Amino acid sequence: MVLELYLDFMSQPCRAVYIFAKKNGIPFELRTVNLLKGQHFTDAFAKVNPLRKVPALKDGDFTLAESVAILLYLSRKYKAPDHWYPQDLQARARVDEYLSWQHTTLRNCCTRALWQKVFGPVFLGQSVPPETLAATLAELDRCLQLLEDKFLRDQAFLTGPQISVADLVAITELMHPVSAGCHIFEGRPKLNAWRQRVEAAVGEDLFREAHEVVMKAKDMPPAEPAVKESLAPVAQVLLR
Ligand SMILES: N[C@@H](CCC(=O)N[C@@H](CS)C(=O)NCC(=O)O)C(=O)O
Repeated sequence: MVLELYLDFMSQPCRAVYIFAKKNGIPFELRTVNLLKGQHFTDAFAKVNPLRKVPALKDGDFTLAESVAILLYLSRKYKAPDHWYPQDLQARARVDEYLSWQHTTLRNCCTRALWQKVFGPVFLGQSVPPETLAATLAELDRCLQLLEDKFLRDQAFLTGPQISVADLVAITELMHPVSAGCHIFEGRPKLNAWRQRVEAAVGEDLFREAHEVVMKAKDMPPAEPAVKESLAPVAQVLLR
């Protein structure tokens, strides 16, 4: 039975999982779960992931939530090349360190940037006070600085000389504010050169394919009332 990945390309961790699986030739069936249509609230999806979030994985009777767990499961099951998640104790610890850091920092402000600049005003018709957006963008800038100073430093990739899952998780996050029109690489030549190295390592076609949906987010038509209602709890958190 072929492995199933439940993804929505609007979601940054889904893009990381997709790129990883494709790049490593992992056979899978794509099950699209459109979050903006509330498809994660269906009973069928709850059987795969009771947390009702994407990404999710189903491998026979085994189901798994959480992007980091999924990336590591795929890496181990399909014996992906070592650089993705190195065996070496300290090299692996560097990847773990980034994966642990990013969830509450970079991920948070990248998600908020897209919601406050696009999903709120364009899709849900909810404008965000300028000071709220300014605070989000300032936090994003602070996280980008930490990303450069603490993680990237003078290395080719975030955790060493070769690409790892940390780079995939990071770049897919950063494409969120980029899709919202934030010029986050401007004035950051080191980070921009890293972005180009990651894109080249992934392959430009695959990178573009994974980001096509989110890059068109700002052209979405306004949401239907039922969709607005289903997204209200999330909007309440992310738009303030
Ligand atoms: N920690 C989880 C986060 C998953 C997550 O928050 N997914 C979002 C999309 S990026 C989602 O499914 N949101 C739907 C909701 O919260 O209702 C992971 O890394 O997989």
